[in-house]
Amino acid sequence: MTKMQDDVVAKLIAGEEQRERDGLELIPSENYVSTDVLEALGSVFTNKYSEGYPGKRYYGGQDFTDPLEQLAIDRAKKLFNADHANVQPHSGAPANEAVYSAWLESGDAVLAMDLSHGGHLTHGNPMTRSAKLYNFIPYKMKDIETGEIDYDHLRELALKHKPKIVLAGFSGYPRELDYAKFAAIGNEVGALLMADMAHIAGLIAAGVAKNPFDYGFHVITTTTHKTLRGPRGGMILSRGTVGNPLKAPEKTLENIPTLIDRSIFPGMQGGPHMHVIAAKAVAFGEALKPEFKTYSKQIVKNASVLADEMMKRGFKLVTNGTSNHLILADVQKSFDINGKVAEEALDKIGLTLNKNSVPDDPNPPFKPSGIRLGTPALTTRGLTEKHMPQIAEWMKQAIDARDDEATLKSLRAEVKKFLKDFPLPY
Ligand code: DSN
Repeated sequence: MTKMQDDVVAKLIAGEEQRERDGLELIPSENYVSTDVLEALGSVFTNKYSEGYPGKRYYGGQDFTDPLEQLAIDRAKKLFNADHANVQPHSGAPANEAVYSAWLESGDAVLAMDLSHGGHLTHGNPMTRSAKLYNFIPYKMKDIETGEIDYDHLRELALKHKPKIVLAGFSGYPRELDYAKFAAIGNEVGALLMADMAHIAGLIAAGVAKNPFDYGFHVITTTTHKTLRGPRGGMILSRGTVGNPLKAPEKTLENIPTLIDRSIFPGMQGGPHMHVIAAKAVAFGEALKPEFKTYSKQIVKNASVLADEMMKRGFKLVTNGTSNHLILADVQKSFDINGKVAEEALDKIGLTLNKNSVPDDPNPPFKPSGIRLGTPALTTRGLTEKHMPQIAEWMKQAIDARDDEATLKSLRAEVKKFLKDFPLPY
């Protein structure tokens, strides 16, 4: 229990901590951070303004912010084999916006994955600011049974629309992308190759998933709080030369790092959140350790076994399985219920996941056909593949008993008891 003076907020924090302790977190974009990350987040760095970059700030008193940000940058570059890292984006959405703004002119075309096929809102959803400025052209899977992207169609779209950016990345796609194919298509039309690795950053850092830079990508954006297990935040990594010219540099691939720095500050953001950058530095340090590789391998193993166990119990999965940390189930096809009903039933027994659209979903976003889940958080808690049949079993039981409050209550008690053996890091 926290010792805060503000009882109201203190109770809410304690309530959230208890909720996290008593339930199983299956949302694939969430995780449990270490106590060191939490401590850095709650540090005095929250007090400091430091507009600019290390060594080039607009305020005094940067004795500790400069080495801190440089440490985060150096660790990030090492983790992902990048020439440059900008660790200031407040989250993944501004990181993506900053790249668009660095490279595109109004009306320019971008090829990006369709939202219902796994893309993210910031990859061209019409409601977003960037979609109003730029011309996003969606590509899709060729076959939702295997998850293979329709690369022939992607190439046709590229030749027709001459995109300035080819974007490979997702927030709801359970397979690995063929970065070499993306790169060949992007290079053919002279596009910037951008990957949004928000979901799989930890897997890439650990060498468990492929690194787009190894296939010639120029820019990678990410969040830092999913598989990477850091604080809520964003980051942009790039290849190219880092310069600090007085005038804005020419838009060349070589100048990408400098264009991105300028796009984040002063282009889009003011003062960086130095307490978050402190926590990013801690998380990157943790991800550089050998234990993080073991952890990441276990995430993927757990997801693969959980997917198999779900299928044995009648869950129809988009792409019939997973190759990463994420599983997408079509509960409409499997059990004739929508994702909202499934999410609520599972919530009642302490399994937290999210409703999600399936490819070309006939149902609306608030009552979509699917659910999305993943294994980063439960793996942090110490669950292994031998526990996955039990999770799949609880999922099926909760869905079957969705109108039976007594059974749901008893399953809730089972989940809570089981989790006592898997403490949180805090
Ligand atoms: N909201 C994140 C996710 O859950 O995938 C992406 O922004």
